[in-house]
Amino acid sequence: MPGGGIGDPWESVTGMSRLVCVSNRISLPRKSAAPGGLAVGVLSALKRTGGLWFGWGGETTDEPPGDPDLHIREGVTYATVDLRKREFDLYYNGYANQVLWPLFHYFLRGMRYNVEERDAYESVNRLFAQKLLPLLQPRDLIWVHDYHLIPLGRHLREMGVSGPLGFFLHIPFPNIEMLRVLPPYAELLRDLTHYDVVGFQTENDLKAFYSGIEHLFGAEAIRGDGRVRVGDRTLRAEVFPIGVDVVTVQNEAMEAMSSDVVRRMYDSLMGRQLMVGVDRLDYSKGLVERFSAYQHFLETYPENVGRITYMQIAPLSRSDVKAYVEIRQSLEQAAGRTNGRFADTDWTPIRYLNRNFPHATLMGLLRSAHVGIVTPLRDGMNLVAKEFVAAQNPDDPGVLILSNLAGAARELGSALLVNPYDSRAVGHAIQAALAMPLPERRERHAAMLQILKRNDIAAWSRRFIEALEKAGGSEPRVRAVGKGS
Ligand code: ADQ
Repeated sequence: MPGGGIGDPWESVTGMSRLVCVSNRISLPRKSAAPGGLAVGVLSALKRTGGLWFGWGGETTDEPPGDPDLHIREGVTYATVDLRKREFDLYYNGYANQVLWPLFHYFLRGMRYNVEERDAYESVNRLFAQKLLPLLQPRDLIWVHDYHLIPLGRHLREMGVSGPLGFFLHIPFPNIEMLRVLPPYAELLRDLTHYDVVGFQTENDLKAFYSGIEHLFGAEAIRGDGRVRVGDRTLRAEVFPIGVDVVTVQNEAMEAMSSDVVRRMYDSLMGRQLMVGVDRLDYSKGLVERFSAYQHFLETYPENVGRITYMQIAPLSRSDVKAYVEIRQSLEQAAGRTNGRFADTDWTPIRYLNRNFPHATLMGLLRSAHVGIVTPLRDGMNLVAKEFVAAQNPDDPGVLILSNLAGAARELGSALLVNPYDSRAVGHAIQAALAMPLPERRERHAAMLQILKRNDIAAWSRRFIEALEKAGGSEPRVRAVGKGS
C-alpha cells in the first residue's frame, strides 16, 4: 500500500489511524447538497474523528477524469473526482438506481438488467480505487458506503491494500431468493467478502446476507460467533442501526420554532392540526399509497374535513430515471385529485412541496406537527422517523405513524406501526394519532426518545469504527475530535 499522503492533520505524530470514508457522492460544505441520509451519517462520523471523504463531486465531464480536487475544512479533507457523462449515466442512473436500488427494496417490477450498465458499474468502481489509492496512508481505516460501491473493496485489495476495509449498506439487503434474480449475484456476494467488516441496518438485513452466504458457500461458512469465513478471509457481519444527533435535532427544532418560515407556516394553519411527511421523492417511500390513505381517511372520518392540513415535503431526486419521472406525475395527479375534491376557499387538504429546506427549518416543521407520517414500502432505516421523534416537545409531543417495513420500526415499536399498503389501516392510524390523549403521547414519545439517545449517530459511527479497528487487529486508535464521542 502506498505511503506519502496528502498532508492532512492525521499524518501527524499521533500515530493513530485516519478514517477514510468513500461514498458515491460527497457533500462539500457550504454547497447546497441533495438531501439524503447517507451524507448526514458520513459527515457526522468525519466531523467527530476528522479524516478524508472521497467520492464523486457532482460534475460530469467529456474528458478522462483527472486527479481528485482536494478541499480541507475543519479537519475533514474532501477529495472529489469527476466522472464521464456516459459512464456516470450507465453506472449511477442505470446499474445503481435501476438495478440494485429496486432489487434491494424488493421492487422487481422496477428492475431491469443490462450488461453495459453492469460493466460501467465495474469500471467506475475501478476508477474510484485508482484515484483513491495515491491518497491513502499506511494506517488508514477505510469505510466504504452503500450499494454504489460494493466492488470497491475487491479493486482496492487487487491494488495491494491490505489494511482494514469496512462496508456499510444504508439500504435493505435482500434475501437470497430475491438476490439471485440478479445475474451476477454470486460476484456481488463474493465482493462483500473482501471487506473485514460488513454492516447492516437491521437483523433482517443481516439474516438476508447470511442466507446468501449459506447459499453460495454452504452453512459452514457462517461460524458460531456470526463471523463469515470464505477461503482465507474472515469477515465480521454485524448490525449497526444508524441514528440521529438527538441533541442537535432538539436544539435546531426549538430554535426554528421562532424562525420566519416556521411561524408563517404555523400561522397559516389557523388552528388546524398538522400532519407532516418528509421524504425524498422516491417510489420506495410509499407516497402514492400515503396520499390514497389520506383520501381514505377524509372519506371515512369526514368530521376532519377542513380541520387537518397534511404537508408533504418531497424534494426531487434521481430525476434522470424514468421511474422517478413517473412517480412524480402520479403524485401530482393524486394531490390534485384530493385537493380538487375536498379543498374549500380557505382550506387545502394537501400542501405538496418539491423543495429542499435547511435542516434546522425542517426540524422546526417536524416539531410543529401533531402527526408525523413515515410510510415507506421498504426502507433501510429512515432517518426522518427518528428526526421526527427527536424534534418533538417532550411535554406535548406529536405522534409518529411508521411503516412496519422501515428499518426504524425495529427500534421505534412505540410508534403507531402500520402496513403502508393498507390504506384503511393507515387512515385509522391517522385518526388514532389525532385523537390520542396527552399521557399516551408522552409515554410513547419518552420510550422512543430513550432508544434514540442510546443509538444516536455518534454511537453508530463509533461502533462501526471500533469493529473495523478490531478486525484490523488493533486496539481503538481513531481519536474523536470535537463533541459527540
Ligand atoms: P434516504 O433514502 O435518503 O437515506 P432518510 O433516512 O429518510 O432517507 O434520510 C433523508 C435525510 O434527508 C434526512 O436527514 C432528512 O432530514 C433529509 N431531508 C429529507 N428531505 C429534505 C428536504 N426537503 N430538505 C432538506 N433535507 C431533507 C438512505 C436510506 C435510508 C437510511 C439512510 C441513512 O434509504 O433507509 O436511513 O440512507 O442510512
